[in-house]
Amino acid sequence: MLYSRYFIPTVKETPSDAEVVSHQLMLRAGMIRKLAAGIYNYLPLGLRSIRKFEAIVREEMNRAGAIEMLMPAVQPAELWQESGRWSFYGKELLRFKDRKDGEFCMGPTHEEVITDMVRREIKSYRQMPINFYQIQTKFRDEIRPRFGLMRGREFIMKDAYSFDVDSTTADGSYELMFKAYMRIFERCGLNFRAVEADTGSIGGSSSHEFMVLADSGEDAIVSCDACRYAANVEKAESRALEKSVAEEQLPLHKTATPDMKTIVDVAQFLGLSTERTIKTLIYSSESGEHVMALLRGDHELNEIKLKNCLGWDEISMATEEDILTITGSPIGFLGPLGLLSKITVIADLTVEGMVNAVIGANEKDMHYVNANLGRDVTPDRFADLRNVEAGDSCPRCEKGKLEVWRGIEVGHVFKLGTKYSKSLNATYLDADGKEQVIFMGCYGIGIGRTVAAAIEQNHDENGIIFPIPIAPFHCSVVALNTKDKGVMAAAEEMYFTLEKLGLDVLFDDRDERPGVKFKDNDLIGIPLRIVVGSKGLAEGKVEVKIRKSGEVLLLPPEEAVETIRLMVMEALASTF
Ligand code: 9G3
Repeated sequence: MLYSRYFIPTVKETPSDAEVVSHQLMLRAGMIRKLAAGIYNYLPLGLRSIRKFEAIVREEMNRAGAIEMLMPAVQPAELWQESGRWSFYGKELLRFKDRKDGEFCMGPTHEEVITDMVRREIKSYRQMPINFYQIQTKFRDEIRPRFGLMRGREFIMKDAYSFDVDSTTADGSYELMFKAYMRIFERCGLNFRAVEADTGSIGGSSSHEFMVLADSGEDAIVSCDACRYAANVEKAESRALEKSVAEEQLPLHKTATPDMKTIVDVAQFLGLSTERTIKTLIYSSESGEHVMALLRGDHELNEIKLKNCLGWDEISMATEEDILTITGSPIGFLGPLGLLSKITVIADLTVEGMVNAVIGANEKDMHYVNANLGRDVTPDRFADLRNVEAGDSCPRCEKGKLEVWRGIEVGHVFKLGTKYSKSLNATYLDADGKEQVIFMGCYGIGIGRTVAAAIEQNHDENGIIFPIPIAPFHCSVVALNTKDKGVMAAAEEMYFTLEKLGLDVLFDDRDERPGVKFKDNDLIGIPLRIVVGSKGLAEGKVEVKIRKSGEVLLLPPEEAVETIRLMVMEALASTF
C-alpha cells in the first residue's frame, strides 16, 4: 500500500477526553474516530487490525468445529419476552418500534435469536453437538461509555453458541471453546489469564473470563504463584485466615466510643488494630428482605458472593431508615448482639475464629469489646463473603500465595445449561424417541476490545507496538529522499518483493522529512521497518528497524528482505 495514496490521519497532540493509552493512541494513529458517545468509525488502519484479529478468531473457531453464520442485529421483542429478559434489562437494552409499531431491540447478545433458530431446525440427538458462531455488531447502551473501543456502546463481538444432548457433552463443547480461546489469545502474543468467573445475570453453571493483564483494566483478578488457579476477584474463593492466637475469652464489656463511626476510628480510639474489630453491614434485596453481614474490620465485603450465597437476583446496601427500623441504631454502631430474632446474620469465615473482638453495640456512641461469637451471639451461618487479597493463601493448592492483577476482559465463556432452551422450548428427540431439553454454552470475544487491549499491553512513548499477527501492516518501507531516483528504485524494488512474498507492506513514499516519517511509523506501530537512504545504498546497505526492541540492523537489500520475511513467518506460525 502506498502511504501517499492511503488514509492515515495521524495526530500529534493527545486528545483530552481519552483517558487510557489505547484510546489516545488509536485516535492519534488514525485508527478510529468517534461518531457519538461509544460509537466509532473504524478508519482504514484500525479496520485492518480488526480484520486481522477476526481472521485469527475465525481460524481457531473453524478449527474447533464451530460453524459460522450471521444473525440480524435487530431483534423482535417477542423472543426476549419469551425468555423473560425483555423486562429484566433496563435502559442498557436499546429498544425501538418499526413502522407497524412492532417492538424491537438492537441485539446486545444473541442467545434468544440462536435458540429460536435451533428450536426450529435441530430436532434429533443425531444433529448434536453443534456450535454456531458469528462475528457481528452488538449494541449495549452503557451509561458511561469510555476508553474508546474498550467500553463502547456499539461494538463487534464474536459470539458462539453450542448445543448438546446433555451436560456431559456440553462440558466437552465448553472445553473445545476454552482451548480455542487459549490459542486465539496466545497467537496474538497477549499476556492473559483465563480466570474462573461469576456467571452474573446470564445464569448457567460456570464461566471463565479471559483477561488481558493491564493496569488500566477495570477488572481485578487473582492468580496463584504456585498452581494454575486464577479467578476474577468477584468469584475468587478465600479461606478463613488462621485463628488469632488462642487467648482466653474475656468478659463482654460495653464501652463508650463517642462519635467513632468508622472501623478505623473505633480501632484507633480503643488502641487496637482493625483486625480485632468486626464490621457490620446490612444489605437488602429488591423484595425487601434484609441481611446482616459480619466481616473482620480490615476485610472488604464481596457483594457478588453475598448475593450468590443468599440466592438473590439483586443486592443493595440497606437505607438509613431501614437500618434504624431494624436495629434502632445509627450507622457506625451496628452489631448482631440482641438482633438475631430480627434479621438473618451471616458472618465471613474469618470472623468465626476471632476472639475478644470489638463490635457495634446497636447504640449511638457505644461498642462492645471482648465479643466472642458462639458465646455472646451465634450467626445464622458462616460463608466466604470477603474479597481475597494479595498474599492470601491459594484456596486450591494451599501452599501458593495469591497475586492480584488488573485485567481487561476480552473473552467470556459460559456453561448455560438449559436456561434458554427451557424458556424457549428448544428440545430434541433422544435415541429412545423421548423429548429432551437441549444443553447450551455461549462464548464471546470482544473484537475491538482485544485490539485495544493489545495496544494497552504493547506501546511505548513513541506510540503503538503491534504484535505482528494483528498489525495493520507487517512492515513499512521508508524511502528517505523521494527525489533521489536510486533510493526510490531500491525502495520500490523491496516493496514489491515483500508484497510478492505475501507480506502486508506500507510503502512510505510521502514527500515528507525523514523525522515526520519515523514519528508516524513509530506512532502507528508497524512492527518492522526498512529504511532506504542514499548514504546506506552507497554502501549497499539498508536499515532494518525492529519496533519492539528498537534494534537496527544494517543489511544488503536481499538479506533485509529475507530477514523480514523470516521474522513475519515466525510470528504468524500458529504455534499449534
Ligand atoms: C442484554 C444487555 C446487556 C447484556 C446482556 C443482555 C451481557 C447479556 C451477558 C452475555 C453473555 C454471553 C453471548 C456471548 C458471550 C457473552 N450484557 N450479557 O446477556 F440485554 Cl442490554 O452477553 N452472550
